[in-house]
Amino acid sequence: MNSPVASSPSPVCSHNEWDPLEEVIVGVVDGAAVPPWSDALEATVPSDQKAFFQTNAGRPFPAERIAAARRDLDEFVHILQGEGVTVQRPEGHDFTRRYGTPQWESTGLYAAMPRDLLLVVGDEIIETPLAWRSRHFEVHSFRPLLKEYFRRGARWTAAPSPELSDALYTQPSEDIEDPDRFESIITEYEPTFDAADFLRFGYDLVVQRSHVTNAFGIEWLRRHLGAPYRIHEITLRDSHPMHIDASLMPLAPGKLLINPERVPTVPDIFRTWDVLAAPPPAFSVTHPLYMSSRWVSMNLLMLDEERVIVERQEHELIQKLRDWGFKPISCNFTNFYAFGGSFHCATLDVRRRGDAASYF
Ligand code: DAV
Repeated sequence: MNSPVASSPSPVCSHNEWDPLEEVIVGVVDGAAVPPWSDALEATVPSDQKAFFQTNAGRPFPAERIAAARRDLDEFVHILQGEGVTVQRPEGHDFTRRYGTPQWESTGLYAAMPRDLLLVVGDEIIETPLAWRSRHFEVHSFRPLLKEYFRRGARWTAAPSPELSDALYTQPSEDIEDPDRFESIITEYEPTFDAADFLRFGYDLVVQRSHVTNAFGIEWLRRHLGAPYRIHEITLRDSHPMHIDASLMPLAPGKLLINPERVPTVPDIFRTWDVLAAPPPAFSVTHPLYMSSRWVSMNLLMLDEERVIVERQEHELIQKLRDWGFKPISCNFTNFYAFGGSFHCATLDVRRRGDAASYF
């Protein structure tokens, strides 16, 4: 362990994915809209959803899907509060509203996934440069919270706001679905990254390049954080890489949950860690998933090194976690899955009790 830094008085302070959770932002689905179809979506959205997106671009998601996801979120918030965690929510907006820059126009998406657009590293909260035009102003839903955290002492930063001009995007390659031949849909025109392509392990962050995170974005963050932080880029076997948190999920120091399809070889940095392969997702194969694979089943949220929130239908995963010494807390969440993520995606851990350290 490196010399620990004294606990921060800042309302924002989180160094890893497992220290005791004190405060969390949980996304909302209110106002969620189907974004305009684009090559950037083609690269990541399940191919059987293409027709849905093309037909419904710019319209609200079906009201009954939004209502069902809201019920899951309410249950999740209730559980978190019952476990002693302070929960904050962003503002939902009407994401069908059209906006633009001098170079393009779009409609929005939602404020459901704070994990993508905000990155907490220690006492700093960083607005990320999202690569999707439909998400360009998404952070505005979170600004009331960010301003309040700043007033109370947080360090609040934004990465350079990307232009998202045509020069950022390339054509999907013929073998875009081949997990062994990753070619990103985005270029190196400017830095972009989603926070959900990073995992935090104290002074070490692990990242993958994806269809939203480019090398320029990773280098921006590396230089921005500077020493003593180290950013390690790893490559996984994912046919639609966008976010690392349905492929690898650190549960506690030295304990890593992996997606056995996407992690045929455990990255070298984890060689001293214990590895648990997630069982196949258990929920119905016909359940609607607009934006993600079924592996959101392993997108877990740690409340501390033992308590973990898991979807109620994932009986095998729950049993394996128990066998491994964890205390799973189950919550209905498959209706939220439809929007592209689970407990880790839907949250931003603003404050966890603990100090920065090295784990490798
Ligand atoms: O399809 O595995 C899930 C995570 C999205 N935030 C996938 C990505």
